[in-house]
Amino acid sequence: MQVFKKNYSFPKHETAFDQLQTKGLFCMQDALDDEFIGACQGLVNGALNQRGERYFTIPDIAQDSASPFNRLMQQSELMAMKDYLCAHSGVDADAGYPLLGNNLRVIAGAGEDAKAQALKFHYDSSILTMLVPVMIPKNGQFDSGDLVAKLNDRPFSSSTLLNLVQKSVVQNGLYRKKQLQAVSEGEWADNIIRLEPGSLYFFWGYRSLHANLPCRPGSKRATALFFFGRPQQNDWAMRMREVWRDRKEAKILEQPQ
Ligand SMILES: O=C(O)CCC(=O)C(=O)O
Ligand SMILES: [Fe+2]
Repeated sequence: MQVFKKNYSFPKHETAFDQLQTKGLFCMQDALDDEFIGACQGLVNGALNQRGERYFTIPDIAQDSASPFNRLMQQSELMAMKDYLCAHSGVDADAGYPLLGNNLRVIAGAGEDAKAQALKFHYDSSILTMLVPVMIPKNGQFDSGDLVAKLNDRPFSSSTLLNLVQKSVVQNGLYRKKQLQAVSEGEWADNIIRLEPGSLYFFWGYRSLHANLPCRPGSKRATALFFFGRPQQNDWAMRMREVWRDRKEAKILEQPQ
């Protein structure tokens, strides 16, 4: 199976880096082969049949060698691109810029669980985040589950403590409630990134405050996320948070239908 379109010409590393620095986003538009996207969508449909139409996250989707996401991670030009970007991010990492985690995030159905996923603003713990839209509903401007982000909102260099403080300001119910209102009033209109299956999106995860817009109840949305490189090498507090979050997501995934 072809991963990238045959005629897709890979952008220059320097161009990608420049876009990340100036706009906060680098998009490889219309890069993925239709058959590849079809295989990813097949995987999502299989999971939805098995688990029901609700919200869940499947971890480590790149691990299984039969998974299309495994093939994606084996594309040498793509891996060279992420290495270049991480290496130029300004973060010094002795251990290189490995894949810290990856998952398939599915929002479906009309339940409260799906609704609760909208506007969960956060900073990632990765230097670089790659987002692969697999299924994006086509509803209105504010209910198609697009990405909404304050890109490059803070530097990489903040301390572990400052990171936790900044996260706690935005990663809570009160902030979310305020932003639900603000989005519906158009306050975030300039910060919406329309997601198109077939394109790949890169941003500095740690630096960018982001979330997804609501999805109209009954629609299906699936994104694959890949997180590369750690901005702070010995950040135990962050790792504990990640373990806690992974446990929570594993419980949701295993909920009976
Ligand atoms: O699904 C998305 O569009 C974003 C999800 C995300 O930001 C994350 O899982 O860290
Ligand atoms: Fe994120």
